[in-house]
Amino acid sequence: MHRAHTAFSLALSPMAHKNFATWLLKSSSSQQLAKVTAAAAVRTYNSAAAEPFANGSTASYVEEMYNAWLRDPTSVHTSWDAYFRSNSYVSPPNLAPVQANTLPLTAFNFGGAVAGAAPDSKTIDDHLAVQAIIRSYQIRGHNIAHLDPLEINTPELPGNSSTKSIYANFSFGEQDMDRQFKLPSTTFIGGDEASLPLKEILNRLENVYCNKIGVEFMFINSLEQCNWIRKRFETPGVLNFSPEEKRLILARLTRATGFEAFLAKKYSSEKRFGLEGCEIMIPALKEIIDVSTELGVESVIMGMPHRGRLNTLANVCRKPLNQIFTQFAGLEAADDGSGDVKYHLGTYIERLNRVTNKNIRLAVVANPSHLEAVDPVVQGKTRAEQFYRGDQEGKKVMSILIHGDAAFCGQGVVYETMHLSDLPDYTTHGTIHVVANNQIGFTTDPRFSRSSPYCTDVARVVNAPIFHVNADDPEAVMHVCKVAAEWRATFHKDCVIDLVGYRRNGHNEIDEPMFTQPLMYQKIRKHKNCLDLYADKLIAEGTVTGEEVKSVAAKYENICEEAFALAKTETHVKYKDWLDSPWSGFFEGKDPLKVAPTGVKEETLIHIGNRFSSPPPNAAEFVIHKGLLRVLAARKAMVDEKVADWALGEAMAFGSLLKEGIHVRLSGQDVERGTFSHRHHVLHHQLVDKATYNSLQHMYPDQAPYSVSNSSLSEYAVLGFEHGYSMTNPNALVLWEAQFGDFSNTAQSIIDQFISSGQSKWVRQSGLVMLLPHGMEGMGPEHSSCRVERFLQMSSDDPDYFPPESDEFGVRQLHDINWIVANCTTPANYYHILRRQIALPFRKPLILCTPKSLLRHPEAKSPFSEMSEGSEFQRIIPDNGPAGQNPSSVKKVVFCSGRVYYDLTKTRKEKQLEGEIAIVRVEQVSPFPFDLVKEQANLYKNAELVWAQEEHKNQGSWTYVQPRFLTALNHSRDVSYVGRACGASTATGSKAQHIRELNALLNDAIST
Ligand SMILES: Cc1ncc(C[n+]2csc(CCOP(=O)(O)OP(=O)(O)O)c2C)c(N)n1
Ligand SMILES: [Mg+2]
Repeated sequence: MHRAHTAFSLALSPMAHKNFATWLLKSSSSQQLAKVTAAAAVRTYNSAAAEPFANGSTASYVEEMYNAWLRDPTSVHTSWDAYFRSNSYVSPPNLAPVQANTLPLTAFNFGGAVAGAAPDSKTIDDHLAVQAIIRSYQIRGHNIAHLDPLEINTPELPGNSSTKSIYANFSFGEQDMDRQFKLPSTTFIGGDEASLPLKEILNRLENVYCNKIGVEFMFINSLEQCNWIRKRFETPGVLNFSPEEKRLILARLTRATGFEAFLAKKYSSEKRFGLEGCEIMIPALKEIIDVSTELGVESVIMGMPHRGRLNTLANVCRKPLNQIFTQFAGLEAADDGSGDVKYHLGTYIERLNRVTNKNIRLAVVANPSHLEAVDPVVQGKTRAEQFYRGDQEGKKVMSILIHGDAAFCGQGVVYETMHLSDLPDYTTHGTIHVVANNQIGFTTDPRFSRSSPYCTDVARVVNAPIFHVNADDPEAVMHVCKVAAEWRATFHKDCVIDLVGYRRNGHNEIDEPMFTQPLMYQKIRKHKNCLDLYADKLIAEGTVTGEEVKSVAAKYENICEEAFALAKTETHVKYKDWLDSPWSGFFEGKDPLKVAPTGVKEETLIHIGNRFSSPPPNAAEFVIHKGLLRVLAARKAMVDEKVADWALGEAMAFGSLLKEGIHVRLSGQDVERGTFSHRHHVLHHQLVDKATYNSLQHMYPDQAPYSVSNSSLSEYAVLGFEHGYSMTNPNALVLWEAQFGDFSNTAQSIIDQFISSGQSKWVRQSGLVMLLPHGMEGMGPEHSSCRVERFLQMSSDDPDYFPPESDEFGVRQLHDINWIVANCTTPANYYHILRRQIALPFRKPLILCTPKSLLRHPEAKSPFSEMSEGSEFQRIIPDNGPAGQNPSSVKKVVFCSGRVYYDLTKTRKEKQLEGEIAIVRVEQVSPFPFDLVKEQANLYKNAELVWAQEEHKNQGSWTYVQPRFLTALNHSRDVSYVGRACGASTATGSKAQHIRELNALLNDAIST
């Protein structure tokens, strides 16, 4: 921390100049030094490596590489060879290396030189050196800025390399300090002045880049954006605050600090994950929101972890304090659900922003303990809100994500979420990330929790500027927040605020931090809190008096006391008070057990089918791939025959919902074509780039929007995103499809923490559909199973409880369960179950095993009559063949689910056992159709009952269905298992073994 200053003061003292100059001369010619610096930078801190053309020193290195390559392409590393071959290398004028004669002299207009006369080479060198120093500050100033209030942790830069690299081109002496230098267009430190004395240039740069703010931005590819940032930080006077502004900061800081102190006083033994040491986060968030509201934002969606969450709810969202305090009282809940701990709950508030006098909506999305898991959920929710408001540029709705330092760099989902930030169908047009960087994660120091210098380096991949700021300097923090909000409003891209503070207590208030961080905590114990430091400063400069400071604090304490008294009168907590996504009007006036019909008029099916099988209207100009013309022709033939295959059935569901005004969004890897090349929702012009046609967007003139988008190769973030999207509006069908169901487990925390348990914890519903290609088709262990057993294991219906039978049995079960797990065998049933998602008077996630080979199976087709009016979803499909027609002669009933049905029927046919063996398909596995299973079993009174599955015995549905069968049969009959033995892996990698296993199971099942 002191290094820059030592170096700088040395540089400014007469002796030091000698030293500096000698040091420079000794170390090398500037070229040599540049190489050393570049190499050191590559090893120790990759910012220079990541921006090889962004600074003078590395630029000269690149140029040397280039010259070497010109002489002999094999003399450089292959990566350089490839690069130079690509013709990408141009030496940008503003990034030119600092060497005499590398730019034409005419390119410069030197202050002080006689007009028209060519300047001497020393003048040129000196000006270039000044330019290089300015660039150095812009690039590396943050490395030596005073960011850490405790002054113990700095980005790990061995030796003085950072200081040296800033002064790499410093060859001036005391006599040069008063020399006037013309300022290049890439700096704004001069304000209205075109040139400044060297001393002033250095002073100003030091102040801008090495003080309490460290701006990391020079890796950004856009010159416009770099200049925009330079201007915001370099312009003289940007850090001047009016007395009113200062008083507002003080008042906000007082509340933030007072809130934690109040909780500490009243609930000393309760965990609250206080913000002490980073209280400035509250005024910071308020500043971001104020500026953003001023710039047009009307709705802010926030995601955040435990730290400071209650404070955020209280002081940023202004959630009634009594509701917060009630959470500490250990009261019973007044409504259904299992609830969650207080520092996970969400909230939604609409209120007037007192600073801007504009109405604003604030939502904090409920989240699990799983750090950062909420990030993509917030993004999806934000995107959806932007979509429904027609806010295509994100001017009205924005997201703020708050992170802990350890989690931000440790959790991969942060990276996955960042990579959604600029994708057309996933962008939220800029997220402001705020890191509450207390320089510790639980008990782990940064040096053991990350390999990067900063916890924020992940943001560099998306060219997001990073504003590091010392959390003990409220005015610096407010400036950074203002710039961040303006950045977002201007460029609609992500940015990061790294609030470098500390954690005054242990990880929670009951933890002892001295066990593991003794030295850090000795410092912390002696360190005054930010409020006191700031109050002292404002008192000293005469902005406020000591009495004012005390009275603001006392006033807030009174407010807390009153709310505390009110909270004591409460007898119950209400989970509904903590809902983050209220669906106003959705439940109103609805019969909670009435499902709208899912069949539609046949003419609607024909219309959708015709559209879906037609080329674009401008077919003459739109060149379609020949193979797709065949696909369209085959679809048309099916429509003429009034039958649908899988893709057509799906299109019927989507098209009919779109017609009814239901927005449909399908997202996942390669979903536009479909992993198995069956869907083809987006037709590509074979000759024109980006010319596409999507017939589902053109079904009806007044239809709802249809969106289908190939996602990034992520499951965790994209599934989280779609879950968030589904939370916003119940009148939308949101589907996420896995490439293969097997890959969905990389999103396991979204599945476990949000989808399966979200309603129970946070009284929030979601109708998200997960499409999981599943089936044992000899494709090996990772292309066979979506692990349906895991979803079933998380289903919340009781295996031992047979609900009362009634007409509403099915819907009541759906109402009571946490989600639906199904494996449909016909396009019609697939169509109905998708439509049922919207027809239900509530929302439940749907986990759907979807087929692969069945997509083209000649028998896996449905007549339109199974989708038209009067038809509905079949939880169980009974045997409709000879066995079903003559049940008394049936010896065995094979219950099964999914594609194995087709193998079983084929074998049964081959063995000519169609009259003796009935095959019953359980299409909706969970909630378990107790009533229909009982009915089927009763139909075949004398038959043996078996469950056949292709998955291994410890996988698939068996462990879920077995106890439920027994309940359905009232333990009066047994059901035995037919299928593969238990297995550690989901499937064999050997085709031969696969076939052997399949044949064995078919033979076992189809035998009497
Ligand atoms: C995914 C995940 N892994 C582990 C934990 C356990 N855990 C809770 S807090 C914490 C430390 C978090 O450190 P940081 O992100 O810096 O936040 P801080 O508590 O310092 O504010 C850990 C490891 C968790 N909650 N989530
Ligand atoms: Mg931390």
